[in-house]
Amino acid sequence: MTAQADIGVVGLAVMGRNLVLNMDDHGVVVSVFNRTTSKVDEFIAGEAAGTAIIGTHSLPELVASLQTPRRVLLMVKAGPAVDALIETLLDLLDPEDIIIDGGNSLYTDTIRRAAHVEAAGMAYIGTGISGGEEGARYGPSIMPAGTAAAWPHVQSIFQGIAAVVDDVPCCDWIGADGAGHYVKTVHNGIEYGDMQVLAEAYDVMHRGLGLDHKRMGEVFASWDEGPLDSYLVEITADVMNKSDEDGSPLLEKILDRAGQKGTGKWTVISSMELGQPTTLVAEAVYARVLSSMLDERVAASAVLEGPPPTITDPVEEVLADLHDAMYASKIVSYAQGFMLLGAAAAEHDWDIDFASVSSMWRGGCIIRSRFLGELMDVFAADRELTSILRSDFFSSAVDQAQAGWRRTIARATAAGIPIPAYSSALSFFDGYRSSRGSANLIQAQRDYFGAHTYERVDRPRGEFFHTDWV
Ligand code: 2AM
Repeated sequence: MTAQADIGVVGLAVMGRNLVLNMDDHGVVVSVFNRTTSKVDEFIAGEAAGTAIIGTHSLPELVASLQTPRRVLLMVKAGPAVDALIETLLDLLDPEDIIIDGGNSLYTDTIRRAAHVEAAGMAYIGTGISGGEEGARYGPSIMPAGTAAAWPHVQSIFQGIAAVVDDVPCCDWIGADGAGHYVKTVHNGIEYGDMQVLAEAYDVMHRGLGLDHKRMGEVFASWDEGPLDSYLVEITADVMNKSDEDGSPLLEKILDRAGQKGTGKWTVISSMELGQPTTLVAEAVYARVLSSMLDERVAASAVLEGPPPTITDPVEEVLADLHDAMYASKIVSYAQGFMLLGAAAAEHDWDIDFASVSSMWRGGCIIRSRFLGELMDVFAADRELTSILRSDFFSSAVDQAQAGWRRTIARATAAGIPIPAYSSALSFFDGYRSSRGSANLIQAQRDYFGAHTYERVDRPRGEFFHTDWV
């Protein structure tokens, strides 16, 4: 086999196949391998027919097909498969060669693997790839990190296949070791939040206002014209308009049990570990968990009563307020997500550029939106900004949306419609903007039962007091 390929891809499930076809479209010579080698032959004879893609039937053959420095992209199931492939590749590759993991790996695994591969003299890149099958095929958002010296060797391939917004590819170097997979994880957490915010709007419109699906589709489509303009709002409008075979809305035939694969949960676990109040994403994960307890909910619904879920205020007013509740909640969610990224960057010594991350999320990925362009501008104008809630743009946006946000929560709460994302976001906002809250009572209680001591408002910080409370 002559060493002619620019990159080797291991794993021909749909994401792997689509990335390979995307690279081929952009003039990259790709060789491929899959554990079940019949899939290599099927791919070469099928989707890849007529392309320059090279099929191989073993890892040594794949490695022999690559130009140096060799680039091997793993697109296999996250977990032990990645470790096993790395071990095999370390025996086959030379120093300076590059192993890239493009799967949805846990960032702590990526930190460990990067150190392991670098210790063997080779380069390691862990990259988030977002956009689903369609994104992989025609332009994903790509979030690579790891051995910095390897970036120039993959930059043109990755940026060449990524989505492009305003002539800027949705791919740039994120930082060291696990930073790329971490950023992808937080992206997915934020995606959980964006989806929950939309699900709550649907519930308020459907059960609260009794709107039909055509009307709801029109409302979502109109929101897609304003500050909420995004892929998820757009597809939600499409979902409203989709009929089942009998002509009734398909949405109402779907069981309300949400699945999850773990990146939302990882975001929340990390937020707990880093002491960050990523409350909206947490509520979105918990809402999916509660939804999955369908049998228990059915049993509970037979015994637990609430108010009728009817909102009687004028429809146009309720809808305008609902829009504002969504927008304000979304701002809070992104504020929380970037606070989390900042804390993780500080913890792991990652030099993450928030403007660049926002830019990469503008296209290709599921959370792509107009909003992310505004976020990019805000971070570009102030590189030290820790919370977007303190930026002029978003503080005034929240200010304008605030009254409608509060009214939406009041109406939904009175009608017994759960709105955990809107209400947790508002509670965070009200806590965040309070220079004095209620934790003085928590400290008094802790000192009372456990002599945990407290600081005083009339004494310097760092001086601790204990009271004999009884
Ligand atoms: P397969 O087709 O042989 O199952 C998604 O599951 C992709 O990961 C598939 O290409 C699958 O290969 C691959 N994969 C899963 N576990 C693997 C392993 N232990 N070694 C190599 N490839 C693996």
